[in-house]
Amino acid sequence: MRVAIMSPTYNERDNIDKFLQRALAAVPSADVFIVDDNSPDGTGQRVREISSENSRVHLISRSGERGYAAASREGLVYLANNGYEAIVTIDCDLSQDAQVIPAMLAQLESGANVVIGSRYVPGGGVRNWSVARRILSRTGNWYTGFMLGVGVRDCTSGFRAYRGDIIRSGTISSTTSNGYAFLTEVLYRLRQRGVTGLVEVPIVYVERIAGESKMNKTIISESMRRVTGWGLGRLLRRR
Ligand SMILES: Nc1nc2c(ncn2[C@@H]2O[C@H](COP(=O)(O)OP(=O)(O)OP(=O)(O)O)[C@@H](O)[C@H]2O)c(=O)[nH]1
Ligand SMILES: [Mg+2]
Repeated sequence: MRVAIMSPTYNERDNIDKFLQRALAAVPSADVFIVDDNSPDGTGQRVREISSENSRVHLISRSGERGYAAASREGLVYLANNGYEAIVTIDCDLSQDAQVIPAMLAQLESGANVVIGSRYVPGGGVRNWSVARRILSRTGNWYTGFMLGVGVRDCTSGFRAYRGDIIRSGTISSTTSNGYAFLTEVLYRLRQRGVTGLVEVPIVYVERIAGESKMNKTIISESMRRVTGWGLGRLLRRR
């Protein structure tokens, strides 16, 4: 399988070197792509330097409006259309352990369509998170499960492996969310289309040490509004 590991970045200068080392080591045959939104702290510039010495490292530099969802959409569609059969998305802040990627790829090899690094299946968890953050994530995932019934315990984990075909079939390009609601939207759209093979593997998520979180109230409220809207639409269609 041709594998790409992709990470969207915004101001991750303090994490990028270590992230790339770990991603490159985790899957020696994979190429690594950083989708940077013209980070003012020079993350993109640093990736450019490293890519000039290492042919497995690539930069996709975006300008204009920034956003986790837009960067993820652009990267995923580009990679799926450029011959990668498996595309792994992972945050650059070292919260997610790249060493889990081979286990995720093994699930794709055995027929899964999307593999989700999950905090909420047995063996998974979070470390060093504040109580408020734990409650936010737990409640959000419970509400999403209740409204959308996608059958996935951790709908907001950005650590995933996608089969290239699933992306080429239009699932990603048809999404419209701006923030992390994108992650839930992808799973919801897949379920709407009757796609099965959404598999969760346990991960332990460790709070970032360097750099700043981009989570904010706009992102949280977009997620709540969208999940509520999709859930109500689903209920109406059922009746
Ligand atoms: N390209 C791009 N990447 C982004 C943007 N916002 C966040 N990211 C990246 O998306 C990944 C996840 O962002 P975080 O801020 O760590 O969000 P989070 O993991 O949900 O929140 P924390 O647990 O608080 O860190 C990181 O690699 C970020 O650099 C953006 O606007 N554009
Ligand atoms: Mg993070």
